[in-house]
Amino acid sequence: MPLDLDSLSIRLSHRPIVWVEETDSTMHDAAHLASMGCASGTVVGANAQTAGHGRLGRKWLSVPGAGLYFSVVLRLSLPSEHLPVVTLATGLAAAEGITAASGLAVDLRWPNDVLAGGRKVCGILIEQHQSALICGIGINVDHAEFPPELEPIATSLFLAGARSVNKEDLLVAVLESLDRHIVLLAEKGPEPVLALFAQASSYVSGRSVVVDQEDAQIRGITDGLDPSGFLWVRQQDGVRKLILAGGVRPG
Ligand code: BT5
Repeated sequence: MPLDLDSLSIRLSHRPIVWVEETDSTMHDAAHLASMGCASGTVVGANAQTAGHGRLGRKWLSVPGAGLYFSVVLRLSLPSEHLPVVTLATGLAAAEGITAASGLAVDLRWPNDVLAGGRKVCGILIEQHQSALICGIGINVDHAEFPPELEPIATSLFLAGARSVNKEDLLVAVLESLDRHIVLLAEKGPEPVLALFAQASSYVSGRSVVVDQEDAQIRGITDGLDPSGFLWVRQQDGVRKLILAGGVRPG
């Protein structure tokens, strides 16, 4: 069912929101609106994306009508060293919104995945466009199945046990939580956001992981976040490596 935009715009206190039936990627639409000077907080969403993407140009499966696919334009005056924390703040917001709207307990996998039952139910993508940040959020809501290559690693709120999640409630809950976490970051700096992320994520400390990087694999035990939000991993030889990017999975 399409989202009820009239009721949404009232519930979102008239925050600018654009929702289309189909687009290539809401990241592109949001970047376009940002370059036209749209207000911070503007939301662009779609019922279907033909070229939804993740990090490094990876594909984001966007089954028409089955998920929430949206991007939020943020104009923040944050020091550049705090920008990675925006990914963690957005993940916290998505996790909190999902739990509020579905009742499901979720986990966060550094840096940008929300997991339900150990599988990815939501992915976060932050891109910079001129002076704006574009926060992309994809949540699998009603998917009853996934293609074979995603089946072992992906899930939806439906498959994880939440029936009839209301997408408007979910969107409102995520956006309200995003506002709270971004205000927290802007007013108090990264520390409280990092502490909340460490509390909400089973991946931040004491977890045996493999980190897949472009040219190498790092194995070890996670050992907390550094002040910029990067992940420490202690290798078997005792050396601590700071992970700036890459896919983390159980080792
Ligand atoms: C992400 O990238 O997880 C970020 C995904 C962001 C999607 C949103 S939707 C709204 C906005 N518009 C966009 O075009 N993008 C954003 P990454 O960490 O690179 O993970 C990508 C990997 O996740 C893929 O290579 C697959 O393995 C897996 N994947 C793809 N589609 C998935 C899905 N629907 N559910 C779970 N996993 C998926």
